[in-house]
Amino acid sequence: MPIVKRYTRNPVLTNRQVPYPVATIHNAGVTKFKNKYIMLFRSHLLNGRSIIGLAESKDGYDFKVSAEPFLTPAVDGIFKIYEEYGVEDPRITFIENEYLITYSAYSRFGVRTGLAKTIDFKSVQRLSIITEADYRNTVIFPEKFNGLYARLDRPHSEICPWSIWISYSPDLKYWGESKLIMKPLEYHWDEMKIGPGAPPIKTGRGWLNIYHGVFQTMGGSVYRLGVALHDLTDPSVIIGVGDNWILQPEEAYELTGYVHNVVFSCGAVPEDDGTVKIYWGGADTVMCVGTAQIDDLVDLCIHNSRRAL
Ligand code: BMA
Repeated sequence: MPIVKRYTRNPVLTNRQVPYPVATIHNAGVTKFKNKYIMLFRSHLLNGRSIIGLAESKDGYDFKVSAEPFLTPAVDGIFKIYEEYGVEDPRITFIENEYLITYSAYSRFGVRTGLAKTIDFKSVQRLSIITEADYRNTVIFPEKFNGLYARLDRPHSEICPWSIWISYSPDLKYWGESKLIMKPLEYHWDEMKIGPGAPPIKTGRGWLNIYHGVFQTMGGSVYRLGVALHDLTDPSVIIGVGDNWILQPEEAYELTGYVHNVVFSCGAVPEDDGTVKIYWGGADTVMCVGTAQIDDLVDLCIHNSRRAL
């Protein structure tokens, strides 16, 4: 029995269900809002640059895409400069009665993390660009620690394999106390680079971090998902990192597409029955979902772990 059970009717969304012209629908942040599942997904436009669309669902499986995109590159101000090449890979965190949305902002100056917020998923307000270049995969914890917001992200480095860092902020604008907390493991499925995936999920035994890891082969890179567990009161402390991946490209819609051999998650929704719905982009082309028992994922981090650094 696989640890993540794929929904039998995957993919749950393809570009054919998007009512405006796009090549793909993938890498979506998902959350619950007013008894509905809200999905903010990335789409490649036909010029290869990305925008963010919105879909909603009553059950987390059957989604309907809104007529208009949710977030497209800004047309004025500082955001215009840094979003020129597109907005990608949104993550959603509910904290203090608002939904924070982090996304990758691409421009001729590199990739930075944009931060926006919404309270109703109708209007959206950009707050700040919270990293320099080159950072991707920023996720914000749904709780504060000692009065500070906390985030995980993945800066690019030429010296160190691309790793997961933590930073803190009193106001979502100024971030600091940055620290590398988890590295790829050499000669392992995530040896090339890792990055945060879904915003961390609180469990009785720690914060569950569903991350992605990349392995380079003669046939190109393979993107898989893994899990790590962070201490509940000090999330810079990693209790354990699962030694095995929890999901790898296996189905046709994950093996071939816009980018072959990719499962990439930006969102997971914990349910009251102890399961979690994990959402992932298949081959950077379609959206997929599967379920896992949260306890199984936590057990993997604790009982079958590898070192974090
Ligand atoms: C990463 C990002 C992701 C993408 C993945 C596979 O570098 O661009 O958005 O899903 O590559 O192409």
